[in-house]
Amino acid sequence: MADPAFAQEAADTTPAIVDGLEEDRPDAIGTGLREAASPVAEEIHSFYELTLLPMKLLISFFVLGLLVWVMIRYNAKANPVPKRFSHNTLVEILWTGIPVLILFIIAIPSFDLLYLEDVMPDGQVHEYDEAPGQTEFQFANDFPASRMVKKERHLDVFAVRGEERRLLQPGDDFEVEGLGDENVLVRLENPLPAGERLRIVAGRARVGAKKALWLFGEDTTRVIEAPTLTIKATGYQWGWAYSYPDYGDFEFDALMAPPDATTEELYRLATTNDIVVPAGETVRVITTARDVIHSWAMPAFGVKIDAIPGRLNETWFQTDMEKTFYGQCSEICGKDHAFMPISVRVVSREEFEAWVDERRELEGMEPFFAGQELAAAESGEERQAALQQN
Ligand SMILES: [Cu+2]
Repeated sequence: MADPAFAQEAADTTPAIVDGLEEDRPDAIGTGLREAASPVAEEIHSFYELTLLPMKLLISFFVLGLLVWVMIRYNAKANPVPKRFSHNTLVEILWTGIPVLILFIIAIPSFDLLYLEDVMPDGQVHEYDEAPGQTEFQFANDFPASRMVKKERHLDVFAVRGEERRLLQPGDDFEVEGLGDENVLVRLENPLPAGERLRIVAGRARVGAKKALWLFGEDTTRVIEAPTLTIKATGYQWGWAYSYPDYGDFEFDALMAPPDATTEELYRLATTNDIVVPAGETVRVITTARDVIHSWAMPAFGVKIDAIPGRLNETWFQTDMEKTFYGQCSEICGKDHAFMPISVRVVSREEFEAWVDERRELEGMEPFFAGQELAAAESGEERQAALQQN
């Protein structure tokens, strides 16, 4: 890329490579799917591996068998006088009926997946203070009627100790009362041991492999929490503009990093500015475009969503992996379509907050997170300490 304007823009922004952070990028000689980094990607992978792949192998080998059989049994030497019939009702019913059945089998889990990607998770987290001896915990089921928590499977109940959490089992460890009403009561069989707190995650977006469906393996389903952060991605010829409406709407452009600002492996993947998000939190992504249709795609998250001028689309992702992830515009949009990569850097909550404040400073705004600490600091000494920290 010898475009001087392009290089100039890149030089004004932060470097494309961050030392010490692992990268998730396509492998030049890879053949399988990229590692799944979000619940949606995990669901897509298990759908592919457990349903689509066996099905297509079965069909391929069946067709191959038919071909070989016809070649051997009905060649001119083995079968000198061919039969002259042109119809067979049974065969025609079978080759219509069986494919329809196969499409049904594929369609049902696909609709589940589309719904999961399309509907924003709304899991609410209810945290309780450590309460020795307490067995009854109440929370408000204040969802809109269509999203109300109505079944036991809409709840995950955890015992939390520091960073660790233990999933409690319905029936064995706790009972629930009032599902579908405004007040829900979780009654523990036994009070939690000292040092453990209760956390309830309530919501209807649920992911993970279900035991009932696959009859084997672990039940890894869980409720997905509501987004804590929104990012708006605007595609244009040829780059992406991102803004963070929750933190003062600061905005930046992410163009393809020029060759001298990145490594050989990351050239055409790295951008001049990564999107930065906190690990473990649900992120809402809103997409739109300024000129023609683009598509914001991040394979590791199972996300591919069109960015359409004059419209807003939304989807979400969530990942626990602290890495830099790479994706690309996936809707052919003009001559430089292949040069509009997407990069997402997933960091800890603290690093994310520091980054937000840095970004805000670049746009002449007061710090958001450090500002809170300052406001909370009561004494002059605390204030001094908070200032020094930042
Ligand atoms: Cu594009």
